[in-house]
Amino acid sequence: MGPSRHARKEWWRSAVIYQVYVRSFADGDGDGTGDLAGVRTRLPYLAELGVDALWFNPWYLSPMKDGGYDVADYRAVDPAFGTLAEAEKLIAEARELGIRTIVDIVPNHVSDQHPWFRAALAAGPGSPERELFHFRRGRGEHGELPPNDWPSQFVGSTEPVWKRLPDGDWYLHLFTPEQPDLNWAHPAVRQEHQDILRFWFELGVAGVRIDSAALLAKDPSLPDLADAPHPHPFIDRDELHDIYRSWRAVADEYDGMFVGEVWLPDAERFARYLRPDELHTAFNFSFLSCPWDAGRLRTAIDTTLAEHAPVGAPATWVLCNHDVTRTVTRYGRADTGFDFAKKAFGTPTDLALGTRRARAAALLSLALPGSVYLYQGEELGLPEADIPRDRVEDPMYFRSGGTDPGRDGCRVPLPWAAEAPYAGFGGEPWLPQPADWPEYAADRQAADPASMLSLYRAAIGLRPAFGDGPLTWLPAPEGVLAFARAEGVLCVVNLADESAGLPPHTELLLTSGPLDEDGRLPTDTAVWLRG
Ligand code: ISL
Repeated sequence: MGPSRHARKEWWRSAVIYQVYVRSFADGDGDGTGDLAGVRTRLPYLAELGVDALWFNPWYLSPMKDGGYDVADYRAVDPAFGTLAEAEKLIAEARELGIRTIVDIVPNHVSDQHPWFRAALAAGPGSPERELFHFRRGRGEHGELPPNDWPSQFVGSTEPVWKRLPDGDWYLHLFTPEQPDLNWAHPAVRQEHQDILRFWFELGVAGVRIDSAALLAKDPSLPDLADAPHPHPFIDRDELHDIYRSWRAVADEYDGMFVGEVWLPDAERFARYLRPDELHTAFNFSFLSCPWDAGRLRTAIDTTLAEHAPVGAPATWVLCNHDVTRTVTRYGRADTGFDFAKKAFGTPTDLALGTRRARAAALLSLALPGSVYLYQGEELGLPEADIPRDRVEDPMYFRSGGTDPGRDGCRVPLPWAAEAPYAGFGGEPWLPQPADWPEYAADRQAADPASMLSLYRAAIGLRPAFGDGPLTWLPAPEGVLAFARAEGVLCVVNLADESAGLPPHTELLLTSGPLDEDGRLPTDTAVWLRG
C-alpha cells in the first residue's frame, strides 16, 4: 500500500499526538486538580501548537490509587475531572479544531472498587464471580504462602503480586493490590471490553491507547516463573493476538486506531502486535530509552524502521511520557538512557545541556517517518521536578520501599502564566510546583522566539515538508546523524564533540540552536534543510 492510499484516512500514520495527563494539565474549577473544563479552555493552545490528536490518560471513575489506572467504571468520568457529557463536548470541540481524541483503556486490571471485584469478594471462594479474576489458594501447610513467584510489574517493587483475603483466597495483582488482574480466559471479560471499546468509539473518539497491552494473558496454570520461563507465564503470550484481532474488528467498524503500550525488548515479537489485523501502532520504547549517542540512536531508528516495514505499520517516536524521567533532565545526566531499574533520588543533571539536547531531539523525532508522541510539558522543556518525600503520591515509590523516586516528578501541574498564582494552573496544585516553574510558563514562552514552545510550534508547522516518504541516511562525520526524506528535506543532528559542516542545501528551514559564526552546526544541535 502506497502512501497516497493512506494519506486521507489513516491520519495516525504521520500524526503528532499530544498526551494529556488530565490531573496536571489545567484546573478549570480551582480545586487544584486538572479537569476537562481546564482542557477545554486550553484547546486553542493545542490547536496553535499544531497537534493532530490528544491522548488522554484515564479519566474514568477511579479511587486514584495509581493515577486513574485503577478504574472503577470504564463508562463514567471521575467527578474530579468532570462528567461524561463534558467529555463528549470536549471530544466534539477538539474535533472542530481538527484535533482527534484517543482514550486510554486499561484492560489488564480493574480497581478493587470495580463492581466485579466487589462482587467477587462478597461471593467468596469457589464462586463464579471470582472466575473473572485470578483467585487461588496459597501454598504452604496453611495456604500462608503466595500461589507463585511472579514479580511485580512496577520495576523496583519489592512487594508481592498476591494479596491474601481473610477467607484464605489470594488474588493476583501485577501492579498495586488495588488493581486486581482480570482473567482474560473468561468470555465475559472479553465481551465487556468489546462493549467498552464500542462505547467510546460511539462517543466520537478516534483511537484507543491500550495500557500494559502485553500483560493480559496468563498461563492458566499460573506456574512459577522460575520453573516455566518460556513462554513467559504472563508477558507477551501468544493468546494476546487473538484478543487484539477481535479488538481490531471493532475498531474497523469505526475507523478507529489503536496504540499499544508494549514494552518488549525483542523487535520481532514486538512487530507481531502490529500485523495488519491487530494493532495499528505501538509506542517505541527503544527510542525513548535510548541514550543520547549517535550510534545508538541510529541503531534504534534503523531497528524500528526495519521491524515495522514487513508488517506495514508506521513507527512511533516517543521521548517521554507520564511514567518516565522528563527528557531535559535525562539528557543532562551522565547516563542519558532511561531504565526503570536505575531510577534513584538525587541523580545529578546539567539542565542547560539536557535542554540543548532535548531541542535537538525534538527536531530529530519530528523529522522521522511515522507518528510522534509529545507529553504535556515537553513542549515547555519542563524538567523532572524533585518532589519532597512527604508529598509523593505515586505507588511506585511506596512499593519500592522508598528507593524509587516514583513518577510524580514528571506529573507536576503545568505552568501556564508566569504572573498568576500557581503559575496559572488553577488552585493549589495536588503536587507542589518547583519555585522556578513560572520561568517555564506557556505565556512567557509564547512571547519568546527562542523558547522551547516556539521551537515546537515552528517544527510541527514545518513538519509536513518532510512528506511521508522513506528515510535515506547521508554520509556524515562520526557522531553526526544526517538523513534525507523523499521530498528532499534533510535533518542533521550533531552529537559529536565538535561542530560539523552542513551538507549542500538551498534553504535553512529550522535550527534547534544558533549556528556558529562559520555557519557550522554546533554540538548537540539539529537543523532542518531543504536540499
Ligand atoms: O515496568 C515496565 C517496563 O519494564 C512497564 O512494563 C510497566 O508495566 C508499564 O510502565 C506499565 O505502565 C502502565 O500501566 C501501569 C500504570 O501505572 C502506568 O502509568 C501505565 O502507563 C498500571 O496500569
